[in-house]
Amino acid sequence: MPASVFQQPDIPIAAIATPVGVGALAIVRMSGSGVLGIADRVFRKKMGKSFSFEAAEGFTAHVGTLFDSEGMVDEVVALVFRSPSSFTMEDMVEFTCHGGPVVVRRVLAALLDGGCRLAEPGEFTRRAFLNGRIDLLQAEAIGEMIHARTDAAFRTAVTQMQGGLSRRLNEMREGLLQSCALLELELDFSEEDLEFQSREELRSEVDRLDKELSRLVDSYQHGRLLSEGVSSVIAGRPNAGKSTLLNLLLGKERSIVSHMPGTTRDYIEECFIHEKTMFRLTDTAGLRESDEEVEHEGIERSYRKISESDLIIYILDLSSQDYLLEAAVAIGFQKSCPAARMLVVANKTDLTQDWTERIEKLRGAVGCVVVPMAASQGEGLGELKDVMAGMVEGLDKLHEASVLVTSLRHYEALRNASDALHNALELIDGGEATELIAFELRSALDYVGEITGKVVSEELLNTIFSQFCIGK
Ligand SMILES: Nc1nc2c(ncn2[C@@H]2O[C@H](COP(=O)(O)OP(=O)(O)OP(=O)(O)O)[C@@H](O)[C@H]2O)c(=O)[nH]1
Ligand SMILES: [Mg+2]
Repeated sequence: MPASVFQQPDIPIAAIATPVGVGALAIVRMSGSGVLGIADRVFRKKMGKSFSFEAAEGFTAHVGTLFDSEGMVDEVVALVFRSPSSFTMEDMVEFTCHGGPVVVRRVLAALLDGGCRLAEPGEFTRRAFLNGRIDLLQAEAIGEMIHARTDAAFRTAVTQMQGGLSRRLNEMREGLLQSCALLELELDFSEEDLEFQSREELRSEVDRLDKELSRLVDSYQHGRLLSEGVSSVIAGRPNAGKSTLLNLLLGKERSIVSHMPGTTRDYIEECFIHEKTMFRLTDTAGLRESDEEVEHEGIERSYRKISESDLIIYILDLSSQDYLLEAAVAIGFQKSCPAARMLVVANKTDLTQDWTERIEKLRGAVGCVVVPMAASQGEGLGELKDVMAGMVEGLDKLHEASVLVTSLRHYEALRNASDALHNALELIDGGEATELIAFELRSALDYVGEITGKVVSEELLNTIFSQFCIGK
């Protein structure tokens, strides 16, 4: 994306703000200096000969007809927002027209012909940020709110949009700035050997801020689960019934099921929501020794997915002779992925008479929850879903109790800030030079500032806003 586009804030932008397709209504919006004049050129108000957008007040709606060079396009409602009381803090006009793809495209074309440039993805929000209406955290929260798939993710995004996390971070910045300023004052008077804040006071202030930062860093563990979903991998030997289980949980035929071992080659990912929790489910290639190149790569990917997951669903064929041997494999996964939770699905109970005894033996051997199932018959589904929900219980309560960090970008910046504060504490304890302590506090300040956008690069802005849709 050329940076130059954003260095022309004077050029008004326009975009379709609603999804493409057929709908009752759609919105085409424009923002920037000159949009009122453009609106005057393309719009005739009903029964209002002397109407002009240039003279219209903000927050007013006007019914009329929109024209392009070929004639009438549609009957529309125009909403006027006057700078600075608009989303972008610039003059804005939004046209609500009928929701057919051709109508919408022609309304947009009329605005582009009138002098607007087509907006880049997220450019309206970017302007809201650059003009100081919202900080970067709030801008990102808008994106998260739009994409939220569960109530909990939505509520977290709303809290963030209202400035919950921003307030916390700004308070922290204030505290850091205060300490930095005092240290720098000391440096200015270094010859006089003055201390403007005693080292004990400084230490306890840095320690307080560090504890607060650590709480936010820790909240990411839950925040991530909310925004991305609980990453859950279905793993097991070929033919155990992994794809059957995926399809059953999703309620649709997403993955190919066949009696041939080695059917699934690459992993397949889909989300499903149960009891307000979003699970990101992955079906993987069956685990076995394989010399065949494609299958081998698939199996490698299975292992990678398992090592990155929050929840491992290990599925085995309970009717097979050596079902008990698989307990060792399951235990091995638990050991190598200690952060993940694990459950075992003992599948194909319909194929064995003595399945209850086998389940008992298996439970004794694996030391984690074992859910008996006959996946191809849909048996055991209710219990499995409840066990899955139980394993991530507490997520909602935690969320309601506090402000959460949900984005990797924020998490990394917070961790860097926390590292800098740890360094500062060590320097204070070691009686080290003021410059060194001040340097660490400054770098913590910069990391915190990166999150809200007080310290920000063009490149970072491009990365963040390119993930938005056009028109937002
Ligand atoms: N009788 C019975 N058959 C099942 C059950 N679950 C799955 N199957 C059958 O087992 C075979 C393998 O199922 P899949 O779901 O493709 O197994 P998979 O683990 O994905 O296998 P790969 O992709 O090869 O690793 C299919 O013929 C399924 O119909 C079950 O509970 N009972
Ligand atoms: Mg499969």
